[in-house]
Amino acid sequence: MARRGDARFVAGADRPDRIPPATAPEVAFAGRSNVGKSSLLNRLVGRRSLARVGKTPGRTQQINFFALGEQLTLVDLPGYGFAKVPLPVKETWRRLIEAYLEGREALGGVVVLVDARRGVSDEDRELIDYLATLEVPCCVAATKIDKLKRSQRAIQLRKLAEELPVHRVVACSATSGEGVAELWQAIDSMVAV
Ligand SMILES: Nc1nc2c(ncn2[C@@H]2O[C@H](COP(=O)(O)OP(=O)(O)OP(=O)(O)O)[C@@H](O)[C@H]2O)c(=O)[nH]1
Ligand SMILES: [Mg+2]
Repeated sequence: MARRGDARFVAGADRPDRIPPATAPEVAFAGRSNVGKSSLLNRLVGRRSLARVGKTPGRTQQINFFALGEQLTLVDLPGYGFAKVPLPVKETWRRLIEAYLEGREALGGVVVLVDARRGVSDEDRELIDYLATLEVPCCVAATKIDKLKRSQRAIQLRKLAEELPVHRVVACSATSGEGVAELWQAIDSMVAV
């Protein structure tokens, strides 16, 4: 499968009617603002700054599509749950994300990112339930695992697995690259025909 280095930005959509037609099976990255969606996407494709990463939450403000050849497109979604984003903007992003998730034939699955240290929020749960009602497969990436001490990792991961109604929780880090190979396996299985 085409991967490292040959990813390219295809399009960004800030409104539902600007979502481009799919050219390949897609896997989307969703989760709270600042959880590390764009960073993990960059790490997966081995490119430092393909998707823009931010110090402040709310960095990704549109749906960004990155093609990896003709076999797979990775989709970076805006984050949710950031208190400082004005309500009308949040609503706009929510409608945009829903328009994408609900109408996308090509969508093979969604990687839902949660911060390994912080655990699961109500909004994470809502998203996972929503994906289930849409019958969109998902897996959870417990990211920023590099920030947890070895001794805390197992405890946090067990807690996450207990709290979440998903089959797979992958511990990973965009910083260290840990778990990235396992995440690729999860992504591959979501788009396998
Ligand atoms: N230590 C550590 N920091 C990370 C990791 N992933 C992301 N970060 C940092 O977390 C911050 C947010 O990263 P982004 O990738 O922009 O997060 P995002 O989820 O795309 O954020 P929005 O676009 O605002 O929704 C940046 O300062 C990253 O450097 C990780 O695995 N480990
Ligand atoms: Mg982002």
